[in-house]
Amino acid sequence: MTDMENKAVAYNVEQGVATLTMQSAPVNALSRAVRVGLIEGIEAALADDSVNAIVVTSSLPIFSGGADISEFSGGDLSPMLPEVLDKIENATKPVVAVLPGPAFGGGLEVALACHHRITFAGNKVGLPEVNLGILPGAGGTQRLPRLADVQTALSMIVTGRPTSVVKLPGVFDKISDKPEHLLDDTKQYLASLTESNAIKRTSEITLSMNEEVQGVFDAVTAQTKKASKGFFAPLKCIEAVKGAYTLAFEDGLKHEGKLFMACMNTPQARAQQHFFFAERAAGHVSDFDKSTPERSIEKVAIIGAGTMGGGIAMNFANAGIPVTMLELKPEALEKGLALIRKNYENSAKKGKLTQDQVESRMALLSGTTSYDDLSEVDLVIEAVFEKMEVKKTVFSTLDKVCKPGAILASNTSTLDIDEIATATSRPEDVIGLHFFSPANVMKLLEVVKADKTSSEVIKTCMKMAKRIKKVAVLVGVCFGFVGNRMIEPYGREANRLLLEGATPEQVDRVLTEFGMPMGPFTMGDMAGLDIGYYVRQSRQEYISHDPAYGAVADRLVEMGRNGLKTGRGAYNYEPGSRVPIPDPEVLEIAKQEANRLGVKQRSDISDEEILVRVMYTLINEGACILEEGIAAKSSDIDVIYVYGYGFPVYRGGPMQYADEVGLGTILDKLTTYRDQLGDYGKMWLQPSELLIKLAQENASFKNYSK
Ligand code: 3H9
Repeated sequence: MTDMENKAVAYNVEQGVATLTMQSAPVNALSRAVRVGLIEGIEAALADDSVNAIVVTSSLPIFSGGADISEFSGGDLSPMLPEVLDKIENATKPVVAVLPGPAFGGGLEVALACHHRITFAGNKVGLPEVNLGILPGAGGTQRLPRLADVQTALSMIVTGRPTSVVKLPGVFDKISDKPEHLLDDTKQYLASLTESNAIKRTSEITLSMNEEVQGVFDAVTAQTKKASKGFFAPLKCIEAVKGAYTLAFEDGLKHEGKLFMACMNTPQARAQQHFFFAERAAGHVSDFDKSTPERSIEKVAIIGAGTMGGGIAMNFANAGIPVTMLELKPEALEKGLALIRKNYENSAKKGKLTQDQVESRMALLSGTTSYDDLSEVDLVIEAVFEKMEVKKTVFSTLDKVCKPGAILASNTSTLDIDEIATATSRPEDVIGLHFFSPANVMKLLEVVKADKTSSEVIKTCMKMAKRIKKVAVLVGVCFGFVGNRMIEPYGREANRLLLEGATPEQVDRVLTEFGMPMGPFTMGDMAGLDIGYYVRQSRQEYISHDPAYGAVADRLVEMGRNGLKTGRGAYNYEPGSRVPIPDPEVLEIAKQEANRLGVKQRSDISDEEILVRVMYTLINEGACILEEGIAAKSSDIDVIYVYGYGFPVYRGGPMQYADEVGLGTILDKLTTYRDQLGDYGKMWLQPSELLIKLAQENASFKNYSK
């Protein structure tokens, strides 16, 4: 037989070797078709007397991306992956996995079940299931420790990080120096097999627990409890691997299977799998398609060499793209460039960059004080003071000096891009590129399309984001776009709760227990309370109907308590320390403000009330954003919150969290507090039309599209 009818796995026999070639683009996810193809291929090879050995490989640049995650929601799944691997391992002819590219998750598990593994030196493999809220469920936790040492196996399974194959000498029987040599090396390897070494079943290796191994388990467990706080799967991974040392292989597999199912049935697994697709779906936008032309971005300019401008510039230099930085004063320019150098030098000190890399990146950065030097750039990003008049002046100057076709972008975090675009004669070339601070570190980029932004410009910016290793989400124009618009109710309710008698520690504790990296008061102190103060000053039309809006925060700023940078904010700070220390003076100010404004203080504010008022109002704002079409899909909001605000990925983002809780419950609780809070509730806790509609239909944000 030379060909079988399975399109996902090609079958071919040549010179006594049956080759099973997975060819299921884009990543050879182990869908049912691939699993069937592998089983049929093994069976055909075993039944064919002319076949002496079996090769499992791939026609794609990847061996396999693992189990098909889209199948996790159900359907006819037999044969399951463990069944396929059982068939492979128990084959009575040698089975060799040949990896022309990476193998992840179930993909690596396929290779581990084969009798031999061959790859090339530059390749990587991994068991990233933990990032999906699960664990390797097709023998990975039992087979990897049998081939690698306990430390390596645990580290790969618990962190999910890919590992270079050269660090896994026990796993690979042959590592070619180059991918081009893989074919010849495989032929030679097959020829070298003898009767005694032809079939090596990983399951037949025995492991046992001893003091040294136990010590590694203890250390990894302690470290995981710290590093993966809040996550369910990592500790289950450790438990599963332990089975490899304490149970017979078959029992270890059963133990792994039980733990796999325990993980799979959690909201965390649903959230993390949702997030996997959400991140990728953010790149799928209807504003352009394959036929939309793309512009080339080979030279970039940044207006403003402050912290933000400098951070943005570093992203481009890191990607090898030359950047011209513009400041009107030479001192500011020098200061900006020196700050970038300092950042790079710090990375070099930590061993993240070599000195040569520091120099080559710095060589890509140049400075100017003249707009005339921007005539040749393909993209300009403005990062100047957050004031409309200032931005408009910059854009009208750019309009005059930049070449036709240059993309003119603003890094504004709140201002109206449509209005900024009116300062130019080419609004179709104007777009918002909202980087998050620190811009060289944070992965998120809100790409803000204005009314007239062309699809060509949108496409170019979305693609450019990938080049500079950002996760881009396309959003529409409104105050604060998606991320900052939603953070407003979050901060507003936190401040109001303080006025009503909650303490900053209580509010922050509720939010950190929820999984946020820090609570709203610690976050406010870190950012500087003066920032929120100026935003409130500039948004009187939005808040003036509520005289108590931000009252305590305003008082703190007026007293010079601007947060961490002044050593006092919602908390106190020891010099040089970032540890917040509760301050009774803040509670006293809250009491005085409550008296002044006629707000009744209560001592019975529950943790649930805090969570509902802070988190559910944020979700409610997300619903308004969806309803208005500012975000195209709820998963885009989730990506923004996980990457921009540290929302716990194990909750999948605010909209996934709401779907998990149930929109009916979100609506009920929000309505309850709205009613309890009288006039204040009517002002700020009104559920959005979309939330009401979806809750009544028993529907979810996930399936909503405008
Ligand atoms: C597992 O194996 C469980 C087992 O232990 C036990 C089972 C019993 N499934 O990322 P990309 C799609 S769990 C389905 O843009 P890249 C992806 O959605 C699995 N689809 O490409 C995208 O689709 P679209 C453990 C998948 O080159 C397209 O492929 N494995 C899967 O930047 C391209 O993806 C993992 O966790 C999948 N497994 O990166 C690995 N993988 O074009 C997950 C990808 O419609 N995958 N797709 O948006 C990855 O880490 C990356 O996709 C990979 C390629 C590195 C493979």
